[in-house]
Amino acid sequence: MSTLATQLEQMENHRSVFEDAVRQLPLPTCAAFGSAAAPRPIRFAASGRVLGTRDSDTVARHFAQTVAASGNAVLHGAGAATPAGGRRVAALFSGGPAAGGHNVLCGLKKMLGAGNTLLGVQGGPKGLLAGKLFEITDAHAADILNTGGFDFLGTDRTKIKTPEQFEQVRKTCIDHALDAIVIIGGDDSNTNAALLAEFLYAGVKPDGSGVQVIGAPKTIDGDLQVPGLLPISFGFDTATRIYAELAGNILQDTRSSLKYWHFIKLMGRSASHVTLEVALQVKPAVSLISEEIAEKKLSLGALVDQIAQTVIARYRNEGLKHGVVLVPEGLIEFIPEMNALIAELNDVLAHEADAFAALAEAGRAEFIAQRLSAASAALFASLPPYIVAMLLAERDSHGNLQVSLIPTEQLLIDMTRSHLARIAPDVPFGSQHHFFGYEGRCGAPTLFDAAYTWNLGLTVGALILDGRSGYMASISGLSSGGEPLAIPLTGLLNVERRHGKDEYVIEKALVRTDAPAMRYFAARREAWAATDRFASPGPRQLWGPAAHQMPMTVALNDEADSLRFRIGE
Ligand code: FBP
Repeated sequence: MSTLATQLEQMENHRSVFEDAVRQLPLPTCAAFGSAAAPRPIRFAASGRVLGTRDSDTVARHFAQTVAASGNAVLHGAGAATPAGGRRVAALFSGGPAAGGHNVLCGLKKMLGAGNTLLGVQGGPKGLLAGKLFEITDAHAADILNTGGFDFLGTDRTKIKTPEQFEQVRKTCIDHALDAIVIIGGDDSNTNAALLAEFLYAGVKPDGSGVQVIGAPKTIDGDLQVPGLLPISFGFDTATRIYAELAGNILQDTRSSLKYWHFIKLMGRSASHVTLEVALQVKPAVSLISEEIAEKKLSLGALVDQIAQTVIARYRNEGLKHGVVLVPEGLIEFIPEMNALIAELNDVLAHEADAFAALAEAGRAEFIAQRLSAASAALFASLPPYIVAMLLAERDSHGNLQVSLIPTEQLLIDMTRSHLARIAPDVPFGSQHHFFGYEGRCGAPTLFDAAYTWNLGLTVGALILDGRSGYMASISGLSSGGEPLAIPLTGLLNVERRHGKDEYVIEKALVRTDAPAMRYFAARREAWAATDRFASPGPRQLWGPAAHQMPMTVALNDEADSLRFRIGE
């Protein structure tokens, strides 16, 4: 075989030149853990900050053991600890993939060391119920370090909630002699971690001992944040840098070919953190922020008029026939009249599920329309069939509308086109639409996400060795070395009415319109709309000038002195 053929064959199976190189990338490590090569366990102690929500009393009654143990106090590192041995720890991914998950496992494995056993749960919470576990070796860790995706373990969106499911978890703990479970997930998954921590607190194993449960904050959506304690969830930086590179390329194309308005929907579920971050990175003509639209109570028509006015002004003032509009995935649910319609739809679908399911496809919209209020029925009737179909589609396993399936970008294009035809028929409006979602979730982690998750894994491991349960690991102080923290999950819980029942939830952190990142964006956006001022951030870098950049929203909201993250410096 020729040298070239051999080289190409060697690259199969996750061995591209890039993948091999990133496996060797040294990872910045928080000073609390000592060296990256041999990180040491640490003890944790109360930091002086105690968390609470409006439902703390109810939470304290239902989570009596974990609240009594933690007092809802945030913990910080308090010096080196003696390494503990003999623990068996199982880790799983839950929910959508996010870059850096593999590094959480690598950090955890490193911290547990040879004296303890790390098991991987296959296929997320479902695998925990079924007891599908295998041992993670040092060779596995070397292989997955700095790689994207959740493919090493797999994931799913099962929510552990019924008494039978809790008993199945107990059985898995006994069958595999587990001492701890690590749940790497978003807000719903960390809520599940809190429930499991309480259920497994004591009396699980034959000797009467319990099983510890620790969470790690994952989601590209960036909606798992705790002010001053958890700056961002992992995966957000990688996803937004990938989207910003693509959006930057499209902006270059708009100014090259001079003929299209590109409407780009960006993943991120409800919150607009992803859209705000990409907007700050590329500075397009229009970026819609759902939370602001809800606050201003804009109707769909008013929103379309705003977009159309920008199209008109750029054409009349600058002769521009092009531009980019960023649309957050969850926009629809934040437009008050659409939100009211969706709430009514959910109600009908929940209460008349059987009658609805028995109908032929063609009769479904009519069945729903007859059961809506006059205002919602009128709005429903004005929507194109492709939007109606998605609004009636099946909810996900958490009962949420699957917003990623709704072609909001197409809806806005169609409505803008007909509005322009009425108010400014001379203004040209060529359009293209895109949805950037899945392409951002599994890319190789940025240096920020790689370092952040490696240190999160070390923190999770240190918490387990310190005997803690019911906490979510965090790294704060990203501009000043990085500090491992433990956030008591019960201190984040609220009670929310979902599907007619009270449920414990960690509330999603939405974009705050008074936050520094949003204020900065609001001050600049008119200039970006008036004429092209965009930037093209280019590919994400693991080496080079932009490698040490943290998300712009995080830097602004943390009032950092620069964009550089300084974990381990
Ligand atoms: P998580 O909150 O579980 O991390 O999921 C994030 C996400 O990527 C959302 O942005 C998106 O709406 C959703 O997952 C898509 O889900 P699915 O993978 O089930 O299509």
